[in-house]
Amino acid sequence: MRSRGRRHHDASPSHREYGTSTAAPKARVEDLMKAKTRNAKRSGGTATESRRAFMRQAVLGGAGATAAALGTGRAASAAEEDVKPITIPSEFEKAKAAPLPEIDFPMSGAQVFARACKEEGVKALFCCPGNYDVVHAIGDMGIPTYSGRHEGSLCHAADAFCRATGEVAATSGTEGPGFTDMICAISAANSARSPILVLASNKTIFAEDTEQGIQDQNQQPLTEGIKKYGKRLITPARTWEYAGYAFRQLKSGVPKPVHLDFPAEIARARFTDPIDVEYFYDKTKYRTDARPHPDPQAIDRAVELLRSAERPVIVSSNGVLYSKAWDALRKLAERAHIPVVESGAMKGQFPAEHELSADAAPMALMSADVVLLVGQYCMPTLGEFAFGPDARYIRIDPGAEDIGRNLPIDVGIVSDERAALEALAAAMPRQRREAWVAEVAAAREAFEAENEEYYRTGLGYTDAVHPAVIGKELADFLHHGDLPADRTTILQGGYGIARYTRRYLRAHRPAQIINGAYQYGAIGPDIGYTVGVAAAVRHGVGAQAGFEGHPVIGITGDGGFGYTAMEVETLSKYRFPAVIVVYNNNAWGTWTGQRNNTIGLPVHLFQENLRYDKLGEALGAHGEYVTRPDEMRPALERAYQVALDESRPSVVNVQAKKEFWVRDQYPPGFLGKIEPGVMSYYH
Ligand SMILES: Cc1ncc(C[n+]2csc(CCOP(=O)(O)OP(=O)(O)O)c2C)c(N)n1
Repeated sequence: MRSRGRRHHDASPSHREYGTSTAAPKARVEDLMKAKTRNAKRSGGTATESRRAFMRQAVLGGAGATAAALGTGRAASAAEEDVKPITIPSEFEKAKAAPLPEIDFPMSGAQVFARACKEEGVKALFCCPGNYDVVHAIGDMGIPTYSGRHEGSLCHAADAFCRATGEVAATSGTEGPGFTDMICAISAANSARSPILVLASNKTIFAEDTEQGIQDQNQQPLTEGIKKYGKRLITPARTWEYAGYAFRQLKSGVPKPVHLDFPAEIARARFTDPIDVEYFYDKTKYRTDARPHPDPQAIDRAVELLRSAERPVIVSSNGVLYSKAWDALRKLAERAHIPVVESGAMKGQFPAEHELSADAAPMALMSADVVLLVGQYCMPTLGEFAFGPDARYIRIDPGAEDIGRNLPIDVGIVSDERAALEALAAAMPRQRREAWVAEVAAAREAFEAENEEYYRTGLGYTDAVHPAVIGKELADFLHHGDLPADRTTILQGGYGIARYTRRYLRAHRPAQIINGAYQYGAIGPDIGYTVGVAAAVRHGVGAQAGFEGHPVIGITGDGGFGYTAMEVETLSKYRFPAVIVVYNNNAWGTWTGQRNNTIGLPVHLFQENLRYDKLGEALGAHGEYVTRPDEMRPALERAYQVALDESRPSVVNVQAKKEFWVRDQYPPGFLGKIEPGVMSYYH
């Protein structure tokens, strides 16, 4: 077995302008200098110092050079002028340029498994050092391999990569602590139904039960209930066969994590002859790409229900991405004139600008009479969705075992989502439902008017930046400015801030928005998620095809940032052009519940006015500190420009205040969620 060629390495960033006007960059540079001067004055520095710091930064550019200096964090004081800049080791460039090794029999167990990963199209590996044989065997196959600072964050990265692409990603950690660091992330991926392949080394089979040595953990039971399939490999001769077990699960039905443990006897097993791995070469021999097709009778019943409905709605979720069913979805919606709302771990499979999009029309949903749920893998219970009690439900799902769980069905269609939508589109009569579509449009207008009102109110709070201002400025910049509205992939994380940004940001093409916390509701994965999204976009994998190399946005809260902030270093070392927006309200969003609890309140508070931008700078990113509403848009523009010019991350630290969550003091306060649709958070 031979494998030759260049590594599928990280493309050097190219200089790209997002604006159409050639004057735009100059204007931005002037803005930058003004802002820096203002900030320097406020912080007691001189304008000259500040300008010097900026000029040093402005000339950095030159992305792609080996040992590139990243040190915008260099302070202006004379003593610190001597501090060496942050650099990317030259080994990174050498690694990119190195040819892939030739791999042939005899092969190790790790190499055989890695070969299967390559054949099966695993698109990326996210890891920390550990499980060395497997990690390096996968890297040697040319599968882009990213390492970061915490196994949990990198596992989150794999999850987000799957959500952004619809493809399988692997993640790996060392036995014991590295693996257990991933548990929260595996659980989050399980709730989001992401096909992550979790790999970990594990105690040797020989030393079983002895507690000999370090990093001893009985790993498989720890993923009980949060995986689709798992196995501690214990039969060296069958190492390759378990790749088949793993990929049968990852590539069929409803995806979920698969967890494999590799004791040393497995990773280092020796395969001397191709005959040792029998039908391993040909994946069509151990699994099929065939998909379940819908029962024609079920289609007839669904057609009948939809045809006679007055106010039908389609809820489009994860399965539409994984089965690449967005064209079929659109065809059905347009033919039968049915509004579509998105609810899932990723959005954009139905474009927000379409006249049938009910994504920003939450108040219309209550009057739906028939709801078609397609690919809604994590199913809400009755009452969690906004639909009225009399709504009737049709559900399309690839697994019969899930149909009818949580929500009573009138018609269950066990099928691949695309096959079922195509069948429905072919069978439905062409219909027009002008009154209902007008009702949805009116609800959309009302929702947008409410958002505009929140923004105006937010602008009135001038001593800090209100979340409505962040949401609106982000949307104006990403969707209504010089950038094509569908260009930038967004990791919509955070907790309280997400309840605002979700109102303003829209998805215009498949997986343009990745919903961060989703059903597991973990605070903190966001910078890990951003690594995964940035990797997906860099190579234009799966649903990100056509958007290669463009900047990505990551949104998080200050509580959330704390969990995975070290991954700013990961973004920086791989020169990912990510703009991280941190909603810095000096507190966990939970503080409001303890407002009158004098003793308990500090549990929910941080030090105030923390400089996450400087933390970013210290890790190789560009930093922006935004303290007033009018600074938000210029800061975003500068950060985006840094992403374009230098392919480098930014941390935009937006100073808010915790009291923004108190409606009496700062209306509209902490917002409720509206399910499903723009506020879709848990489903
Ligand atoms: C890992 C984890 N820990 C704790 C919680 C409970 N929790 C839910 S929201 C929240 C506060 C989040 O604060 P922050 O990220 O600062 O967001 P904010 O609401 O302030 O924007 C907490 C602690 C959780 N969901 N996940």
